[in-house]
Amino acid sequence: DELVDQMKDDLYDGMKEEIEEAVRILLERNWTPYDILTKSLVAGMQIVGDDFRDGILFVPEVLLAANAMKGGMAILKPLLVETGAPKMGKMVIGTVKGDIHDIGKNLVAMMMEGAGFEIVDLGINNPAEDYIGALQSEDAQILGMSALLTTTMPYMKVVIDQLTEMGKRDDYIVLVGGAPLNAEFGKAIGADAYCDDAAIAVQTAKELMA
Ligand code: B1M
Repeated sequence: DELVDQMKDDLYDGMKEEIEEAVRILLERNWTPYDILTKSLVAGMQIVGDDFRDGILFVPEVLLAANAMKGGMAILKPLLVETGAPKMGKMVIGTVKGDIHDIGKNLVAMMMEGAGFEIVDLGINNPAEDYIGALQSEDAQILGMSALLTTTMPYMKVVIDQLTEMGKRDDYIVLVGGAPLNAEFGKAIGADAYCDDAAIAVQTAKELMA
């Protein structure tokens, strides 16, 4: 699709308004919000990530791309979260301490909300006490943690260990995700599940809540 190719270029170039316009056009063409997200925005960000890794793009450009992506996501959010579904449970979600990547976490939050979960979004850079405090004060059943850096993903274990020390680990379903993680890591740190993407997070949460 020509427009989708154009969107990948525009995302790469950080063209927020163009991305927003293209999202609206795809919606008019009856694309589902989920397809727009995955096939244009997430796919485009993948290209940005590759060139960032290879030293072709730098932080300022990647920030612009992220900003453009967020513009597109903001249009899709109301469509993804509107739901007549009965409440499925409550999830506290946030990116771990030292880590400011939030696009994937936001996507998981949106899709979970769309599936009928209540979401308490703690944002980025969360120490263990923020997660644990929110789980308790919000009376949530699910903890979701996101990390995009190999240097920050071990912090997930710090949070889980703290819950264990408090004797509260089994009170919650702990889901983890983020590009550098895998199922083996999730298991090793004592999470209930590693979630490869937002759709799998929804599916896993439903299964574990049942
Ligand atoms: Co960063 N960055 N970045 N970055 N950045 C990565 C992660 C990197 C892989 C790029 C690369 O080198 N190829 C690399 C990490 C390398 C490593 O650790 N081995 C990296 C680096 C090095 C850095 C800095 C250190 C760069 C620097 O300053 N020198 C710095 C760190 C800052 C910090 O956090 N302390 C940094 C900064 C940034 C920006 C600020 C410029 C920007 C973030 C903007 C923002 O988020 N608001 C940024 C971006 C955009 C990226 C890439 C390009 C894209 C990430 C993204 O949004 N992807 C990324 C490259 C990549 O990942 N390939 C990269 C789209 C998103 C939808 O996917 O987040 O994977 P993702 O989420 C997925 C799944 O992982 C899953 O569901 C989502 C999809 O459905 N998921 C979960 C995610 N969280 C979940 C939680 C769950 C469940 C599933 O809970 C239940």
